[in-house]
Amino acid sequence: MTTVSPLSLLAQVNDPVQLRALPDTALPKLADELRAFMLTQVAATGGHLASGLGTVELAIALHHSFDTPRDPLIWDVGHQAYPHKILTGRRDELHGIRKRPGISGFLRRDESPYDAFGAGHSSTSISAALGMAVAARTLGQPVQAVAVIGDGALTAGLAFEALDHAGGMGEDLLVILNDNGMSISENVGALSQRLTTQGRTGADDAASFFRALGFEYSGPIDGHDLTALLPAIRAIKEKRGPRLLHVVTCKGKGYDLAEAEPIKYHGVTPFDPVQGLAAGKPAAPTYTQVFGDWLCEMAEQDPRLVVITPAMREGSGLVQFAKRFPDRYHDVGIAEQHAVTFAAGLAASGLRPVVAIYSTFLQRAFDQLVHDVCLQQLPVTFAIDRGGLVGPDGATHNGGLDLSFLRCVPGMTVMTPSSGNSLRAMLRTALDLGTPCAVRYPRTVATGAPTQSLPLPRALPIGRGELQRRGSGIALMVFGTLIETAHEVADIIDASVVDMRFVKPLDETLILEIASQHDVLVTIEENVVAGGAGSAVAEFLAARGHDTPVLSLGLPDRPIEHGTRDQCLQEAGLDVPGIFDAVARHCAVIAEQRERSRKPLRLRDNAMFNGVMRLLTRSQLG
Ligand SMILES: Cc1ncc(C[n+]2csc(CCOP(=O)(O)OP(=O)(O)O)c2C)c(N)n1
Repeated sequence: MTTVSPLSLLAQVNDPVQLRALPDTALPKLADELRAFMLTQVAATGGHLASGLGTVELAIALHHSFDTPRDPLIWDVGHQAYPHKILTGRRDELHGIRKRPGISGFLRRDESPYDAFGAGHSSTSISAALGMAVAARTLGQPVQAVAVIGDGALTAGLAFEALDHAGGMGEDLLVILNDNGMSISENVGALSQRLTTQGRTGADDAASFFRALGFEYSGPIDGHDLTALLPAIRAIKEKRGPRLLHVVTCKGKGYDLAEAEPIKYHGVTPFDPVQGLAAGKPAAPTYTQVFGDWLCEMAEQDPRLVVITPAMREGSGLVQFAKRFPDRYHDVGIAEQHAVTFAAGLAASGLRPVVAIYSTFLQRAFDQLVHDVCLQQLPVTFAIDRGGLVGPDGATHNGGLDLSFLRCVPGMTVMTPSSGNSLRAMLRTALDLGTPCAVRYPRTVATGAPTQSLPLPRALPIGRGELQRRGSGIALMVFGTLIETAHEVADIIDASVVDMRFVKPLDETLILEIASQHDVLVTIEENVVAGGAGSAVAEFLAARGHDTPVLSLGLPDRPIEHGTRDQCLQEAGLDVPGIFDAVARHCAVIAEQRERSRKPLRLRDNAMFNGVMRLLTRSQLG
């Protein structure tokens, strides 16, 4: 943990009240200390870096000028709010950020009264601030709501909807536009082009755009010059109505390497700040990389293939594709809804779009998926990354709902690969299918043989799973990459293991066969149990009048907080001991019920399971 010198200014600022006691003349020194502290700390621990280096002066100026937390200060997304966290009493907790049991990498109302609104997903700040402004007026509370939104976050429809609403109402709301020209990668869109080119010189399509939305526009001003920033904020504070202050900042400010390569330093693993981030070791490929490689190979063969990303080029593994096929690569900004309907339009006119999207962000585009893609049966492939638990980004970024919300949509095909090779085969299947299709995979290393040297796989038969291990009594029916964990459990208890592959359509023949051959069925998925793939199996068996009990293992009905991915899986009971324990308890219950009903029990034939059960005491099984 990095400590601050007791003589430093930063050491004297344990909350914004102490900050406000400092004279303006002290603030540049405080900014320097804060920036150095943040750099050292994030370099040691990992986390979001470049964006926060750019908001140091802004965080100081806003907390200095407003009566936070009484005046709600709402940062968009929250990845850039580390300086805000440091100034609001969490300086000594920064070393544990994004780890257990440390503070969140984003904003949380339960973490600090200064986090006026929880965030992690982008472009919510103006809507939330408007809600708070209207609430304050309704309740007769004289407070000033302030939203801080980046130029990247401003590309979302949600942000425009909020501006339009606020401007129309004439509500007393201050929006600070933190314009650094960057999203995670280069920002896109017409407004962004005008902000960063004309905005800096003061000329002004952008200004008239905001004025047309009913906002009084001020700026642009240099967001690192406190002698300009403080008076500008104080002046706009005194005004009323919808106001927007355009602040120009530099992503990575003050750390040369991050200024030069803001994309690389957007989010970092621990590194030596003197040396900079080391070139990544060639680790085993992740599912994301397998997807990116497949895409390039496939694009060479199929000229209809185009790719859409809502501002996630790096995270979705699209860097190579964007370089090699620039005309077939579309970054639409942080605009998930538009991404999906845009893909539907491309598909309706003969192309084969692949929407590369994180599970958690696809939540935003559910109606577009239903109304624009599935009802029209358009051939859009959804390559859904970060399916399941993501680890350090925490609850806002876990992709635990998609299997539930996809399997209920008529006309959708849903696949869950269990290895790098099966991901490739499923993507091929999706592309060949000609109807809406989703392939979802987690944020982890791809298992199985190396994929790159293999020829492009052929399409899989639709709705067919695969029995991978034959055991007795118990069958583990796995949807996705937890198959390896399932095999480990199966080796202990001699269970059968089935790679289900398809959440929709289910392999009904295989399920009936497995159900008739086993006493206990256990479904395993990295998705909420509620309405997930296991529910689909149970619903199907119940509809067929089967009484084979199904134990559905998956994510619980509560958020899983940040930590390592392994810690998160353990918390959800989806590691080897967790699954073993759940199966053992369930079998004990089933066995007791069967004893009572005197039905023959094939579990008895499972010598290995019986051996393990004997080793466990009654108390261990509860
Ligand atoms: C709905 C949603 N989509 C995508 C993301 C991933 N994401 C996090 S930060 C970011 C870029 C934000 O850019 P900007 O608002 O300009 O902030 P900067 O990092 O440049 O300061 C993106 C795309 C997200 N958090 N939420």
